[in-house]
Amino acid sequence: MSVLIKGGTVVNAEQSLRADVLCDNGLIIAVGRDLDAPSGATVVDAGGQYVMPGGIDPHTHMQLPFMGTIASEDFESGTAAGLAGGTTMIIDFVIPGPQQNIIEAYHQWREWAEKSVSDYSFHVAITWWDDSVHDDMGTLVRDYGVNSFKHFMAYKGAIMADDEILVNSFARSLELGAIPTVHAENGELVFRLQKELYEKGITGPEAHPLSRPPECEGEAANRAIRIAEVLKVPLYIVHNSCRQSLEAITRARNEGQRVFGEVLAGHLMIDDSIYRHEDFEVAAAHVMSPPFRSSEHQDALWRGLQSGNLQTTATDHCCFCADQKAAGKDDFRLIPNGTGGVENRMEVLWHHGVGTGRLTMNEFVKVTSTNAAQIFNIYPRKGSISVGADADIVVWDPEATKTISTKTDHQNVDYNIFEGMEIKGCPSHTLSQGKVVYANGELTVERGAGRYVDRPPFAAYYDALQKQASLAEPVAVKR
Ligand code: DUC
Ligand code: ZN
Ligand code: ZN
Repeated sequence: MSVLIKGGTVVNAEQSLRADVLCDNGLIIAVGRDLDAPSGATVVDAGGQYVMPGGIDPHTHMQLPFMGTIASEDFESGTAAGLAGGTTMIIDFVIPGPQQNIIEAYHQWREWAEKSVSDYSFHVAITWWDDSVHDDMGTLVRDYGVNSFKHFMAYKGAIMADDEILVNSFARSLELGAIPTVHAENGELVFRLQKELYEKGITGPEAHPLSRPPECEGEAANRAIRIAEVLKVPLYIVHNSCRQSLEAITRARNEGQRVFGEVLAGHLMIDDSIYRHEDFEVAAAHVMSPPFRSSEHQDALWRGLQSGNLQTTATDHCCFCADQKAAGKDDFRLIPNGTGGVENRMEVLWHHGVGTGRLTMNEFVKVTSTNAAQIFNIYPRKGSISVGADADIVVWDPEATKTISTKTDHQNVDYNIFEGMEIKGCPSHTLSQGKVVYANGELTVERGAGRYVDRPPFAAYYDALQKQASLAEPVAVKR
């Protein structure tokens, strides 16, 4: 089954060029001028449009069991919504419960994800520690295509990783050629502030951002960075929401440390006044962690993206409907944390990034696709329009307009955090594995067509890091 995308401008991270793109058997087989359509091929007219690598959302939580409920968006509906917005791959998270065997949890998530309609992969969270976790991390890297491990520095009493877990898991990640990642918030401080606010009678969603101030995030980001520095392991910090964590990343990068930062479309666009909305449902719909911040932080995050100190954009897509959020009606601490966005990330980034001149089109491709593919070691299979790459492609119409609304989106949640946002520039077509799965508003997806994507370890680079570490081996003084 061939598809020829004709007459468009191919936009990759490194260059743009007028070219047709021919796909066959799930792969890109030719990129060039005036390609002929093989007999029986589907032809997509991309005249006046941009042909870009499909988006990679490196941070989603489909059907996550969390805070006493289960995220409403499952792997089928969530990956379909992603395709409608030009995102052709997600990296979701296996999150074992405390003491749960991490391989068993991995298999559980693989089973849940079998119905995905686009390709996907998994980071695995390390939520506890003993020798079996040490060994099982090795099995996940060697046999199951995992090259990144996640650590929640918040959620005390549930999945929080303390310094002992961070140190053990970061060191093990280096041995294995895997990259540790962190949700950076000081969980002890959050726990204390939540309690204080609740006891003062501030029980509504307005307490949520007050209990998780930017300083808590900055402290945790800096702590994770310094632990990674001592252990000489690269680090990826998810959903940076504030100036403080960005500054910690920028400082470390300026010192030559290999630290990567992700930012969410929501954190770039939405400010914390929403938590003071008079309607509980609206305020609660925005409860996620870290919370949305004041505009000072949004400006800083845009600058972080423009300067390259933040490399990836994501959504932390983790949906809960109003009836689920109602669990925290009398106690903000019980509102399930999470918001959506997998369908809207690309268009929000295009409109507010490329449309405002903050990002070039090539930078847009970098921050929505290529950088994630490179950081998580699946480039150029993903994140590139080039011969041999997977034919995961978005055809982008820069003139198309829309108003984002939960009434028209494909996400399985009753609230869209970008509700009412007017957008110029959206996908006209999305291809997944060389098939047109979204065309001019219509999704044609197949349950289970998505594949699990193995991500190999970073062998050679990490070998060099380890050698460097042993060169600096201290010598005991003989007395
Ligand atoms: N933050 C959220 O808002 N939801 C899921 C997990 C997380 O860290
Ligand atoms: Zn998180
Ligand atoms: Zn998350």
